[in-house]
Amino acid sequence: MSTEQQHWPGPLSAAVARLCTGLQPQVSERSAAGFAEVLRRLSAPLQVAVAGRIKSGKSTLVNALIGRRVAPTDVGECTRLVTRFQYGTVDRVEIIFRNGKKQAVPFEANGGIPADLGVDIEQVSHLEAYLTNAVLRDLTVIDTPGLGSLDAASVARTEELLGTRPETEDDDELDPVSRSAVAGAEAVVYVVTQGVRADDEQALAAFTAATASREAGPVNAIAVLNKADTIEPSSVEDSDGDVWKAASLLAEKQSQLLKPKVADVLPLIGLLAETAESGEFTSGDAEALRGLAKLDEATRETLLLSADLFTSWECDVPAGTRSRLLERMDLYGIRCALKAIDADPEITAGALRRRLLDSSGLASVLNRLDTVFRARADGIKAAAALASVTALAQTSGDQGERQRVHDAIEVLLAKPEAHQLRVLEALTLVAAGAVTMPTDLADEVMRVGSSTDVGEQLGLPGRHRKELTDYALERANWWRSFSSFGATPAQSRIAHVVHRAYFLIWQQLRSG
Ligand SMILES: Nc1nc2c(ncn2[C@@H]2O[C@H](COP(=O)(O)OP(=O)(O)OP(=O)(O)O)[C@@H](O)[C@H]2O)c(=O)[nH]1
Ligand SMILES: [Mg+2]
Repeated sequence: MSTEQQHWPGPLSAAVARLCTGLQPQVSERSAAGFAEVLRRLSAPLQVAVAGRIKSGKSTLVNALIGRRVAPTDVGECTRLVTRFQYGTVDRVEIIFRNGKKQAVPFEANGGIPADLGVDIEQVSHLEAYLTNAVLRDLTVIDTPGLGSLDAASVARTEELLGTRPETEDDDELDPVSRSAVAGAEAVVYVVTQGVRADDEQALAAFTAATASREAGPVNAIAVLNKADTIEPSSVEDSDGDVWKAASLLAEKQSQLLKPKVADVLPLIGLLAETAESGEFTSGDAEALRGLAKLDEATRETLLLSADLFTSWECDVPAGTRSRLLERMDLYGIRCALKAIDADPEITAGALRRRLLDSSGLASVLNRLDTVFRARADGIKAAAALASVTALAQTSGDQGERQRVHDAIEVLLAKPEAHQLRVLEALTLVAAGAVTMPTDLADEVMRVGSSTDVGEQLGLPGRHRKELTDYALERANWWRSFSSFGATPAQSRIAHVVHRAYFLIWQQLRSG
């Protein structure tokens, strides 16, 4: 298939694709195979890995995103495997073995992937799940086993799949080194819980090193503070006893800790999001909650004191029903639902479900996924592909080939339409602290690189074209002189890119 006929996420990806096809005849067979893989990945949806510590709620979030309880949560050997959820025309799951063989797995009666596969898990590379789900049309969601887990084997499997470690045996056409050069998720949702610590930052760094051989940063990573419902408000100053307020304050604090590795830290109750989005909240559940709402005040209070009391205390609602509610909503969700029923005893099951969804915080997460990932998929994918091309060339033994690839990349990056790739790179370097800048300048780099709206890029949203044009020129000049005087060599390289970004904005404003 020719490069032009293929569907690329946008102009930057198309440019990198042209670079790959142009180079293919000029490089070794090995590199050409690697470029073919880069091309294949470029035309696929954005690869988003959900990563984080063990039992932080990764699979629960995946289910909420997909709107189906398909990833096993809690127990079972599948929680130790990487599962890729991608769009397909027929729902199916395949086990991919380390030797490349595949085996179909039937879904369980409830539509989930079986928690245990009945095969030797040591021989398994990962699972591929194909679902006819609209969300997956432009995002491939990768559920990963918990990092920092004591289970070294599953950590190794994750690293392997995400590219930090070459596979040992495989009969694939790609050799291990080239394979790891093109592997890697392109974006990350990092799931943290209340106790994010310094070593979590390390886990994040370790993981992001695996995202297609390039640093993750605010361009391609967000974090969620999951299990917000389990936060004890009294442990958070200024929370006024409110769980959600406490979660928001904590998320803000964590974003200081994790920034600029991630664009944002958003509070989330993944469990409620999963229950509300996956059709698991039934009219039976609503009925059971209405039954609980009718109990006398004292019994209700006692039940809500702890999970143990909730299921064991004597009352009219059967214990089994209560266990199910607890599993699906936990105490916080049950309290939310009871409050909604108190306010409106006639509330429908649908409205209750909606209420749970609203209190889960999922809407903000989806919104950020849209603005951080979907809107920038073209740039993220193109940059990841370019990093892969570079990595492939670097591992090539042929000096001439390395030079040809290098030159081709330089030619590409010099084109105005590819300049955004340089901007993304500069932004990532600054965000990761690889190049330090005075705060106001670093903020300016972020602003110019993070938006697609010219007004926002210039920090002057909604202003007139004349004002924007003048300002773009002024800043272009300022950054040019900064790049020549007063900047360190590393800063100077960034300054060049920012200067050019402003210059291109100015040109565009003047001509448009
Ligand atoms: N209370 C509460 N429990 C949650 C939340 N999210 C997930 N859980 C529970 O936490 C447990 C672990 O969730 P999983 O989604 O399996 O976590 P994971 O990160 O995928 O775990 P591993 O894959 O084993 O590392 C499950 O019992 C979930 O129901 C939440 O927001 N609130
Ligand atoms: Mg899991």
